[in-house]
Amino acid sequence: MGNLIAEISERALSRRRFVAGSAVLAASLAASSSLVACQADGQGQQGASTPAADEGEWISAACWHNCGGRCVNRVLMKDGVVVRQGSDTSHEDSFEWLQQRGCPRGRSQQQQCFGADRLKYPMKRASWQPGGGENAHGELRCKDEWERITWDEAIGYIADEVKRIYDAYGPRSVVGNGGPGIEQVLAKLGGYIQVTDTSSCGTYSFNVSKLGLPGADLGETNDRFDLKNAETIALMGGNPVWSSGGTTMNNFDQAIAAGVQFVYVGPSYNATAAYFDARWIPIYPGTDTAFLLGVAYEMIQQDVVDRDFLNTYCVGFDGDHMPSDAKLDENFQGYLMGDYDGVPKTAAWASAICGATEEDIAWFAGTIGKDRKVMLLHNYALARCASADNVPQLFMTVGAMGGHMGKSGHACGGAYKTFAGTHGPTLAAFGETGLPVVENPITECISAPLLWQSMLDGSFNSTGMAYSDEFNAQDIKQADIRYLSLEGAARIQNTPSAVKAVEAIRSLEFVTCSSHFFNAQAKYADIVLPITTEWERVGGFPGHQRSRETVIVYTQVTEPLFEAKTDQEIGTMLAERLGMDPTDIWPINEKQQFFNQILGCTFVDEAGENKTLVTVTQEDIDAWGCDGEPQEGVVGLAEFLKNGCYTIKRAEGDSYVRIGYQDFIEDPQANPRPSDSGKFEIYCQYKSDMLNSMGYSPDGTFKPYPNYVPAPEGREGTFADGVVGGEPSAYPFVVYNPHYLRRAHPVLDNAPWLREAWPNPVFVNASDAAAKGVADGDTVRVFNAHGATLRTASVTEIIMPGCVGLPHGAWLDYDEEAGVDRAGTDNVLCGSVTSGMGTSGYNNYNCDFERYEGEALPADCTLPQRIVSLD
Ligand SMILES: Nc1nc2c(c(=O)[nH]1)N[C@H]1C(S)=C(S)[C@@H](COP(=O)(O)OP(=O)(O)OC[C@H]3O[C@@H](n4cnc5c(=O)[nH]c(N)nc54)[C@H](O)[C@@H]3O)O[C@H]1N2
Ligand SMILES: Nc1nc2c(c(=O)[nH]1)N[C@H]1C(S)=C(S)[C@@H](COP(=O)(O)OP(=O)(O)OC[C@H]3O[C@@H](n4cnc5c(=O)[nH]c(N)nc54)[C@H](O)[C@@H]3O)O[C@H]1N2
Ligand code: SF4
Ligand SMILES: [Mo]
Repeated sequence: MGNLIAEISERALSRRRFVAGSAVLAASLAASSSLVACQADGQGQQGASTPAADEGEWISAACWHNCGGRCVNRVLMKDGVVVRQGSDTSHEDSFEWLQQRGCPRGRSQQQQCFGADRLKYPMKRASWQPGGGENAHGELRCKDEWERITWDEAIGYIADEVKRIYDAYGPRSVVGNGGPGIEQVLAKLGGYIQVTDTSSCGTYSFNVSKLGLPGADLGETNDRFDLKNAETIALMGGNPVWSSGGTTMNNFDQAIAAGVQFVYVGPSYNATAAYFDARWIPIYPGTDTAFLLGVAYEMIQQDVVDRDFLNTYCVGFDGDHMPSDAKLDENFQGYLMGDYDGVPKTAAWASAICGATEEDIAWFAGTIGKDRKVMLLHNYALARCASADNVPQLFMTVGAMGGHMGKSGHACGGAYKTFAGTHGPTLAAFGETGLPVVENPITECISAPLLWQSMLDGSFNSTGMAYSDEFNAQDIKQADIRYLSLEGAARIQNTPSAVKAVEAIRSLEFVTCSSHFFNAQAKYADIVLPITTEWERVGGFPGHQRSRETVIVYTQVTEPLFEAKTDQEIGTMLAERLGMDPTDIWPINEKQQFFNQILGCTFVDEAGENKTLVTVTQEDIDAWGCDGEPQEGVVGLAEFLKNGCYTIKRAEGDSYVRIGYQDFIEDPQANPRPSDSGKFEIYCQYKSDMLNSMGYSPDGTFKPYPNYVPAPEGREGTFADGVVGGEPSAYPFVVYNPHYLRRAHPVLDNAPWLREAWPNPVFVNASDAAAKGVADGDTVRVFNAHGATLRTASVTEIIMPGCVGLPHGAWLDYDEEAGVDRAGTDNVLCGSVTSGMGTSGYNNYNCDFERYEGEALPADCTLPQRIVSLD
């Protein structure tokens, strides 16, 4: 195996070519001064003798990460070794027929599968012994030695501990995350307490159908062919150039060529704003509600409100159009005018909070008014903020005030990673695996930002699962957590309050972690299990669609490396050891699951009919050794698998174009929205009743219409007395977490090429840096009441003063003595703080920063790769 890795290293892509070939990288380099790659000695692999593209066989390979791209990834195999990587070549690229290309992370995937940092065999933490109590030596987590153990021993330890803990304390002493192997067995065994996380869509993971919106406000913007018909496209938050990967930005190319005006609203003039050549309206993170309230007030002043639209399709804008279930004699227009609190929500009022100038607010209001063709798009960074619970309703309200729904050239809604810039019914999809759904009988869940604190407190508030549409009032439960399973979620990196995580995890009796590498959470576990990457599995489909027009598929690249196993193999062994029948969970093998998904692939033809996609012959079925019937589709099995995708060819004016909300706008009676009134609810009784009852914000905080709610920290927290305009507080900056190019959350953070290409600085504004005597490249300590972390400063003009951008997902490297993390872990600065629906409000915590007087941080890429060594 060692030889295999050495051979791959020798033949690897040259770093120079890798850097030069990346358009995404070029965009990011242009966007910030300090993004220039560092010069690592020895870690970036130089290979003068890369084989030519036709020397060997190209096969499709997985890129399955949670970065939304889920792009086509292909590898050139020569003598059983991956010698090059590429992407979609199934057809020539054009706007009509987009290639589903990958990003530089995907093209570095060989450094994940064949990385020197792969976990090779099961391991046990030396001081941990079964039996609970003192035996666990929990205080030594992340300080201990590791021992290699056999799979038989590993499964034996887990089975015995699971049995002991379930017998003694019951399933409510276990926390899991819905993982694909061990946690399926735990669900069958009685279940476990879950973690609910508003993660990606933030406050849009509330039951927004009650407002009249689609789930998470995704799906009702227009098809990409309509973007050019807008006069103005305004994007609030988000950065698809960095976070959508692949070629999603090409969706906007017709609009850019047509001269559509772009506007970007957010705290940084990021790579997406630059790609659009957008007019930038800087606002502080977490202040979008204030900004949009000022815009709404200004729209009334400028008389650009589409009253007909509001009167026909909405309830609650004014007192004459209230929903029948309204309990409060107040409405949105009255709130804007200050009728209930004496404060008109003028541009001046909004400007003081959000930081946009009054002129920008007035300009924006006029620009998005009723007589213009406008697409209002939002990403979700603005909703991943504490107290951003009114954003979904207010964004919808402002869109409705301009009448921007249901017509060509107009839109209002989410434009999220894979779907950035295009929506409509799915046109190509993969089938079901045929596996039964294993329900977790325990429905109680802990809100992610309070997870570690709840473990320490022994109690939690269970208010329902984000994204489920089922929420409930405050419901305090006792918790006596003994066992934490880490499978398929990276809790230590991704969940707020990383410093408390260390304390909470050390209080437990048992922690298991399935992982590819020795990442931060593996370091805190007792038993670590090496899992296969998707390159070592039978093949499959990325869990989410990339866009409505393509279905992406991948095949096996190599046999499992070292002793790695799939989650299902691990789950099967555990179930057997516990005396359960694993076929209750996995009645069909992994190859048959994949084959079933292929057989079930469909596409929509121009007549709107759902058709079989893949032709499968009896010979195919025999060769696979799977069950199935021959079927006739439009692409042969071998071709489909080799290409790694099937993409619908589009054409101007084709029947696939879809305009969001068109059915509702044309006939609101026949096609009501899912809210109680069937209309867009600018007054929604359910919203305020539910949010006020959940116990995370004081009762009465939320009105049935969108009202401004200060965050626990946020913009107000930058002032000493919590009132905007006063003396600065101890933490006078708002810190937000851009999703970063080096990695997908924490995944790929150990890949040498990626560490070399993206240094992971902290972004600070030039005037703020100057005031603190910080120069570009200086090591800074970024800190707040929740923790401290070290990074190199990237001093830039493209982030607004008063804001700090700390990239998301670094692997915690906590120096307990010094009380500082050395990796730039974002969740060190996120505390056990929440509000509203129990939101993970990553983007509006407070912090301060200073020049670090200790030893300067070396560039990450010059540090040794993080590898566990048992030698
Ligand atoms: N501070 C802060 N925190 C954040 C964010 C932020 O902006 N700021 N963003 C949040 C967002 S939007 C999200 S979506 C979450 C994501 O948080 P998570 O849901 O934790 O997602 P991933 O990081 O993708 O974690 C997946 C983990 O599973 C592992 N894994 C991958 N494939 C397999 C497999 O086949 N089997 C097993 N057993 N494991 C596998 C990966 O190595 C990784 O450790 O993070 C959130 N956390
Ligand atoms: N490379 C890479 N790509 C990823 C991921 C990854 O980890 N790495 N993660 C994926 C996942 S799961 C997700 S959820 C997406 C996230 O995708 P996005 O939502 O696009 O990601 P962010 O990086 O959080 O968005 C950051 C931008 O939003 C702006 N912003 C931040 N806070 C606010 C705010 O309060 N208001 C406004 N108006 N703007 C704000 C800032 O200008 C910042 O540049 O990315 C996905 N893609
Ligand atoms: S965007 Fe994500 S899925 Fe696509 S190639 Fe990059 S890492 Fe892979
Ligand atoms: Mo996400």
